[in-house]
Amino acid sequence: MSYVDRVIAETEAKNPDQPEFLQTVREVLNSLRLIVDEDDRYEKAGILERIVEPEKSVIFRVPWVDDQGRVQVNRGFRVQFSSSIGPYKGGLRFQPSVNMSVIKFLGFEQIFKNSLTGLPIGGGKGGSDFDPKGKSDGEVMRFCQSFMTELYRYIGPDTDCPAGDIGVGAREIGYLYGQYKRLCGSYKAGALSGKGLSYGGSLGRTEATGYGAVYFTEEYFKSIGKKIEGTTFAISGFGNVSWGVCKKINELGGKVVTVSGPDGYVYDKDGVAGEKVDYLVEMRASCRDLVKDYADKFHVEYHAGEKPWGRVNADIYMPCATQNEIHGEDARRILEEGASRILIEVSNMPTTQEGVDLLMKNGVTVLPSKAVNAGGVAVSSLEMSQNAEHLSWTAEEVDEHLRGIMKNIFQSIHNAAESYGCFGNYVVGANLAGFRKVAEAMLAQGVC
Ligand code: 2IT
Repeated sequence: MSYVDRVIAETEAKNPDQPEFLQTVREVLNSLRLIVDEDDRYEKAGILERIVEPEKSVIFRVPWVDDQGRVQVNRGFRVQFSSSIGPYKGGLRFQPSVNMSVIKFLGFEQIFKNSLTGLPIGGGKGGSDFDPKGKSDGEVMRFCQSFMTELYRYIGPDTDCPAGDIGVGAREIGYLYGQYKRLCGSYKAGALSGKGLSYGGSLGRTEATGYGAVYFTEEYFKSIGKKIEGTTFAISGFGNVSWGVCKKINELGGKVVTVSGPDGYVYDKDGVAGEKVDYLVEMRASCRDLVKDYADKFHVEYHAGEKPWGRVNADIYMPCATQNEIHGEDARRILEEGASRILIEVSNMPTTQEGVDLLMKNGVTVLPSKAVNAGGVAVSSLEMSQNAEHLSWTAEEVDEHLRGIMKNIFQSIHNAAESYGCFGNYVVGANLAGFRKVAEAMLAQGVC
């Protein structure tokens, strides 16, 4: 049995109840054969066995009191996956679907994504099964304070720096940071990123994931002689990432014709632009989680219970919502529809393995999320730098860094794929390029 097959089998045996985690482990490890089969240093040093096991995981009780005076209990998580190249870094997700499998999949992806940014950040992730939907501001604050009352002992500017993810935005980070500061008794701004501009946040962080994804797309387009201008995009979601993507695509002369929610998708043939992009922010703030509100307000087509994949004519498909939103059947529909030959993943692991395999086998280019969406965490890391030097950079400085980082990421995954003889396979290229740096650091640091 090959080294990769053995470690996959062992990971499956140890974590039988973690399907999302196993999905990403299989995907990443299978593409590392090209490196680890050639060089026995990796097997001798147990690199793969170590990289699939988090350095530390904590699960904790989060008790809080709701507006009716009743005690509610949620479960909190933080997985500190890898500190080989820097302090753990990764977001917090507050969503009922959160469990250990979801947090470990996100944390594992984060190791390679953070490595691709070229910045000194390790991989981690956390969150809770708390549902922000329908909660009052006071309830969200009390929940965040309770969550931080346990989490604070595990984080810090040189230890672990959490940030936002689904369900955790500026409001939640504010409440979390306020409680962290009280518990620490000192102002350690670099312990959380995504902070407000008045208390240590970075300009451009809110837009960074979406803008970064579009800068990455521009780089890829340059390599195939395409331009954002005049290109039509079908995207999913209507959260922070979709918002940033819409803003930047419009700015560069492209058009976004769909957005989606858990309830369905809307088709806006005139494009999600102008006040409609601002309305996405309102929809999110309402916590209703319904994209139908967009259709009602702007009188556009609404398709209940459906996703846009293969159902609309667009040049590019760009999932921006959550994991596993493109299944085998969606991939088949995309292939039948035929207009788009490019899938640019923005949300973390939006495509099932069956979906990715089907698309790639049939000649669709897949740009993987761990490269495409790395702009968010990259600007988080720039926020940590600014906090460490007690300065704040201008919006232009941050944007210039972000552009440079996304350009480098595209080049490095392109070159990695090419140098291992799989030109154009960006999924493999991203895994190889992300892994290489982490593995070198692990080899240099001995067994730890
Ligand atoms: O998935 C991600 O990269 C994030 N949610 C952002 C993490 C961060 O530390 O900014």
